[in-house]
Amino acid sequence: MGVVNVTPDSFSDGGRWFDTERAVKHGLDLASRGADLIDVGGESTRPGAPRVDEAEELRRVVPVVRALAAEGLVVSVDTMRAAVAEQSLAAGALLVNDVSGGLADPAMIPAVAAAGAPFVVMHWRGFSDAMNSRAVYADVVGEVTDELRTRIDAAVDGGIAPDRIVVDPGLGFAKEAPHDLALVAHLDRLRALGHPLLVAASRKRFLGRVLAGPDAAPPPARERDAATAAISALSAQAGAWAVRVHDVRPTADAVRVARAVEAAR
Ligand code: PMM
Repeated sequence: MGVVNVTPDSFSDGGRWFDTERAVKHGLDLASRGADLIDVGGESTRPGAPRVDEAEELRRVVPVVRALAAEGLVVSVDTMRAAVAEQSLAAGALLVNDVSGGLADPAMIPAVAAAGAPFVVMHWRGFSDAMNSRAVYADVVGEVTDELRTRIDAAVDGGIAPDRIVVDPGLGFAKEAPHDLALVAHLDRLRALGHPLLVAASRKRFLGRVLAGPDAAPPPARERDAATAAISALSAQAGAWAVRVHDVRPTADAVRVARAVEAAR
């Protein structure tokens, strides 16, 4: 899954694809580099980010979704708003990726259910302005798994077919680096929820922490793509359905290698 952030302020690529034409071109580039799915979002979820209003989110996202779908690409929409999901599905998106797992907008689950679309349920504990203070766990893998199970139940109760639900640990969302690493180390426990698993580690803070030199300065986000590809290989080995990344090529290669090794078992 390649990322197209149509935002001025996303943490690793904010501003780079912030007009329709550039965003569409970027989506096409990602597909030509090996992305099977293009995830289009119009609201930054980096820690501390303010919310964007709905009209602006629609303005950013819908034309990009429409253009990429018209090119025959499989498009997902990354949104916490039912109206953005609905209009994106009408414009040709096939999947709804809601980082709040249906918590941010009570109209989201009914809208996705009515459309019969697949739904990504991510682990989430609150909006970006408050999420860092919620990174408190006694047993991060157990708690994330339990909280995801609750959201899966809510989605199914709301009418989304169980076989249309994808789960995601929400790396970096209300999580510190050791939490993210523990989740990556135990993807098997998330797989045991019985749904396809999406892992979105791309360029995130925990990778910066792992890569930080002796002076403890993390490399900038755009220098974390090799580390991202390492997580992609580990995720593929653990049976992930998809990995969501900014730079598709190294990840496509990593996934191919993981698959070849798996085939040789
Ligand atoms: N992370 C971001 C945005 N969307 N969607 C899913 N399903 N999972 C994630 O972890 C996730 C997401 C934030 O990263 P970005 O600003 O680089 O897109």
